[in-house]
Amino acid sequence: MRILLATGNPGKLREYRRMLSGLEGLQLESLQTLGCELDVDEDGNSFYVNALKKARAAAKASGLAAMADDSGLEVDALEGRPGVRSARYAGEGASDAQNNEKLLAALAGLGPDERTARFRCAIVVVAADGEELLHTEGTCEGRIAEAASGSGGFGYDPVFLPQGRRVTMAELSPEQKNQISHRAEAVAALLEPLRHLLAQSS
Ligand code: ITT
Repeated sequence: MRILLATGNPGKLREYRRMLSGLEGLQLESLQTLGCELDVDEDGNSFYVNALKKARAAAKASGLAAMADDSGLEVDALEGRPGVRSARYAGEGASDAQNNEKLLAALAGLGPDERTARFRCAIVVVAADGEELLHTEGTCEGRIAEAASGSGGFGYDPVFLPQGRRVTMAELSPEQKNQISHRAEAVAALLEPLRHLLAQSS
């Protein structure tokens, strides 16, 4: 079964390719290889709503079943921000470095107990006609570091200290991140229903 992964984020694409590589019968397509471009207004107030919007737009543009991921960082001291606006925290088109800088500045002077945060991820799979087939979610608890460190992963990984670790998410190997991340938790919940879907379509 061909499923289009509706993301323009190369970091996400890398992680899905790795985490779903063992799934028999799945041919994961990317927007790039299909020459598809999506213009989705991610104005929903939940990760789920935005993921559904992206998956439906991708199915419509390609005529294929599609899977989308909407994810982000919730910081307790910022009342859950940047949340669904994580990609655009420092403004439309902001770089990861700019977002991280703004976040560190917003938390300046706060001690470790005031820096709690979590990553969240919603995954939605829709059929070619846009019907919602699967929806799972995952979280990863942690804290915001005092300074950025590490070059792995993407986004806020250099400033996120996963619970129980002394290093940032960006200092973990891809295998380690894919064992503990919000995306890994959402993928783990997706595997069984996705296997079922693939078996039905073969
Ligand atoms: P697509 O919508 O095209 O998938 P995007 O990067 O705009 O790409 P989102 O709208 O879901 O994706 O925004 C997610 C942002 O949240 C992302 O740009 C990062 O800043 C952050 N984020 C999500 N998952 C992350 C992870 O595993 N590590 C670090 N930051 C992450």
